Amino acid sequence: MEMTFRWFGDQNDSVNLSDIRQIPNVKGIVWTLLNQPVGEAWPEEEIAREVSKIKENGFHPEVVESLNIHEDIKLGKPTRDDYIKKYIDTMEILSKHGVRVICYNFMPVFDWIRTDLERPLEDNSTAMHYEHKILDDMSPKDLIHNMKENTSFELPGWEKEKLDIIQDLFKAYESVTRESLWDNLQYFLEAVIPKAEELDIRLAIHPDDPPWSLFNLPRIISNERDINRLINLYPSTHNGFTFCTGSLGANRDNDLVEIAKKYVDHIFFAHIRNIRYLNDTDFVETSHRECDGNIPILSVLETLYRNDFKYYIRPDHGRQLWNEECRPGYGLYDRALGIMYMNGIIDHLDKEDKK
Ligand code: DNO
Repeated sequence: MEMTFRWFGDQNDSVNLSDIRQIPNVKGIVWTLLNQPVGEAWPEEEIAREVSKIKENGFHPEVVESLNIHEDIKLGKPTRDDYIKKYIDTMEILSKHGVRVICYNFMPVFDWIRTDLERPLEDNSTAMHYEHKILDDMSPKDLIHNMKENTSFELPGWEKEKLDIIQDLFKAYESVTRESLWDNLQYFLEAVIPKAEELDIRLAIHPDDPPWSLFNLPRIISNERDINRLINLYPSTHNGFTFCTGSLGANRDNDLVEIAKKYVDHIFFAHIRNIRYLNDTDFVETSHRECDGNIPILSVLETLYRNDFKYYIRPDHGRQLWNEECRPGYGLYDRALGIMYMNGIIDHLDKEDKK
C-alpha cells in the first residue's frame, strides 16, 4: 500500500507541498482542481500545471479526489449523456498525465456533513462533530435558510455554486427513490467503466458520510450490502470503492475488518480515520490512534496488509492542533501525526513479515 496526502492546490490549501515533503513516507499527492465547475471537462493545461507542480516537489499525481458527478447524472436527466461525455473527456486527459485512481461520490446534493466543525476536545484541540438531531429536526427549507442567512453555518464538502439551485434540486429529487438512484449509478458505470478499463483508471466511489439518508434524499453506498451491489452492478477490475473507515464506521453495524478482507480487490483507495461514538448516531472525530475512538484501526490496517492491498492510502480528517488555521479536517499537523501512527503499524507488519 502506498501512502498519500490530500492537497487542495496552492490557492485553496494552507498546507504547502514542501511541508508535506517533510512527512516520512508520503509518495503521492491526492489532488483536484477545486475551482472547476462541477460537470465541465477539466482543461488540459490546468491539469498539466498541477501535475508538474506535484512532480517537482517529489510526489506522484496518481490519485484524483474528487472529480465530482453532475447532479443531472444522479438525477438521470436527459442531459446526463453530455455530462458523462465530459467526465470521460477528463478521464482521458487525466490518464495521459499519469492518474490511476479517481475517487468520486454519488451522494445527492450534499457530500459529507458535520454539524460542528470545531468542537473542543478534552485536550483543547478541536475536531469535527456530528449530532444527528440537529439535521433531523431541520427541514430542507430551514437548511436553505441557514445556508443563505447564517454565514457561520457551513457544510464542509459543499459546492457553494449549488446554493442558487438548491431549492430546485430538492424538488427534482422528490421523484428519485433509492432504486432509481441505483439505476442512475448503473447507467453511469455502464458508460464510464469500459473507458476506465481502456485507460487503466480505477474508479473508487466514496461511501456516504454519514452512512444514512438526510433530508429525505436517498443515499445508497452505506454498508456491505450496498458495496456488494455496487461491485455487481458492473463487474470489472476497475469498478470499486474508497474504503473510508470513518464514513462506513459511523454505521455501528458495519464490520470494517470483514469488509476490508472480503472486498480488498475492489478497494483502490483507503481513507483512514477514527471516530468516537457518542450515542447511536452521533460521533466526534479523534486522533488516528485506535484507543482514542471506536474504529479498529490496527486490525483494519493489518487486514489490508495481510490481504495484499496494493493501492493508495491516506490519513483522513485530523483534529485542529496548535492553533493551526486550515480547512476543517485538513490541517497539516494531525494528519502528519496520523501518518506516523500508520507508518509505525506498517513498519511493524513489514518486520514481522520478514521473520
Ligand atoms: C471528505 C472526503 C469526501 C470525498 C468525496 C469524494 O473528507 O472524503 O469529501 O472527497 O466524497 O467525492
